[in-house]
Amino acid sequence: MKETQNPAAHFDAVVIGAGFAGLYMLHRLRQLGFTVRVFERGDGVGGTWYWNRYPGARCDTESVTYSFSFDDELQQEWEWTERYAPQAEILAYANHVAERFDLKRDIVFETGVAGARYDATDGRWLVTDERGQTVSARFLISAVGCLSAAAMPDYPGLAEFRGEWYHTGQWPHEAVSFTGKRVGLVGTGSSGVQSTIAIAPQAAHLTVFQRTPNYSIPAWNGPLDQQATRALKANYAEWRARSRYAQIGIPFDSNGQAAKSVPPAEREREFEAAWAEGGFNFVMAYPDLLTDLDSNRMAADFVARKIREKVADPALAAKLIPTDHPLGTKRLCVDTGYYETFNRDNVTLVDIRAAPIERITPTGIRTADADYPLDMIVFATGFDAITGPLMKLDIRGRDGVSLRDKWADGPRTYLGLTSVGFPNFFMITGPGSPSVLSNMLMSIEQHVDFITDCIAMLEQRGIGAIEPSAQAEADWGTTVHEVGHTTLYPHVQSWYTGANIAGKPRLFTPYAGGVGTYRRICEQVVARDYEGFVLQPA
Ligand code: NA7
Repeated sequence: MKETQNPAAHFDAVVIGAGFAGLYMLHRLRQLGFTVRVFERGDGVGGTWYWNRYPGARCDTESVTYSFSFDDELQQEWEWTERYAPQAEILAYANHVAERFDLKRDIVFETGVAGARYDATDGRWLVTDERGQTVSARFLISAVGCLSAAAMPDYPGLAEFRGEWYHTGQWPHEAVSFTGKRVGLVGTGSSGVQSTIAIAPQAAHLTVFQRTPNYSIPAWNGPLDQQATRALKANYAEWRARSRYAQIGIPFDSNGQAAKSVPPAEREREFEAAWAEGGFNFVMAYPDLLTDLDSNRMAADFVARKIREKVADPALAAKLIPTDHPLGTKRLCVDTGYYETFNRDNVTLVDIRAAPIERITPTGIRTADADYPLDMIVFATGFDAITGPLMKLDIRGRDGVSLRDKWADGPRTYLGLTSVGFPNFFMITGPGSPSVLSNMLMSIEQHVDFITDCIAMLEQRGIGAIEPSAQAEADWGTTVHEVGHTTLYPHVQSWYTGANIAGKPRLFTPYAGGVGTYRRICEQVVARDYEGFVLQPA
């Protein structure tokens, strides 16, 4: 990072990223009377929804849930059209929020942050952008998101490929035509599932290269029932209050019993009801589905039966049924018509676990046993998740210690919000918080409110800097580990555990104790006068 010695400008706070987290953070900091600069590498707001423009991109959380609750007029006036909002509508919503609260004037677009250095002499962060310009700020806040560092496979030969290729997480702004083309799609996570459904009807032929089948639960997406939405909006305050303390930030009435302990017929009825409801909540049908292998197996068997019912060819159905991980321990997909797409004549499934991809050739993809001629390759190969976006930045705290070095063996945070040695640095939905296991907008609001209240407290008391104590950070690390290990998540190779990125430490880093429990812990920390934090006089 090339840093200029004299900052071009001074701010009270710098925020990295203008997705939902950065937008709300800016709004709250303004309310404190702060001067703020937000750096955004895209040319518009929206973060995830700015970059992920691939065909069929859609949120896997319901639209009335995946929206801000901090302003009643905002939540009353905005009209979602579908149960699960498409990317374009969420991006329009992000722009609406930015304009409604006049946020864009403090955001510099097309300007990524290269790094930041804490200058202990005057207690300020020197933040350098990718063009080499430096500004200073008392507070540095990361709003970089959990799924913003796209991961590309390192197959040889891509540079020689003569067709078009795209990564779903870096999709171009221009329209991409699939008409008449032989399209190859690598990856069968959420992005691959959604892309498959959207591309198949348009392409001449779609070949899906699957390494690991994933579980997908029906979304039953469609136009929002306006009457139900009006009823919800009339009662939004109460419903949002329930969401804030719900396990994943979405109210859901769980059966309350262990799945394996109920009679089979009753369990079947419960699974059918959860399937008919659709979405992630399927895995919440019984509280032990993510903690008990036997109960999980019962839910997984139910889904496997559903897949067999949907896919005409039994051999193909067998290939699409996951066998290597418990249901929901890799992020569940939520689809409308995924398995049925494989009944189309113009769709082929290639099992690259059986015959791995060897290379990209100038004309397509070569696996261990065949050549697939292609006009286009879509990589739906995911992200260096959770820590990836932060580790791309060169952040140096006290004594020049870099976050990358400190976290070389895995992230170390207090509450997923702060880290020892990085005074006045906050992370929104950082590792060690519920983050990706939760309704992101709810978690973003909670973190931003916590940070704002904390900063207001510092200002009010004339305190110079805040950072966690080494003991609090170590204890929180233990808590995250122990709570994580009461679930099935840590034992699975997934982006939750870092297993999708070569060389990344294998750790399950989100806090799995639930959004409500986490919120109560944060409330208690504040009630006990910021327990676990060290406050340094100005
Ligand atoms: P995911 O869920 O990480 O899915 C990536 C997919 O790509 C998954 O099927 C991977 O298979 C596959 N993959 C990754 N690398 C390779 C290589 N090198 N070769 C073949 N296949 C590969 O990312 P998504 O973008 O779909 O979803 C991310 C989140 O965004 C999602 O969970 C929602 O929260 C929204 P693997 O399973 O690793 O064998």
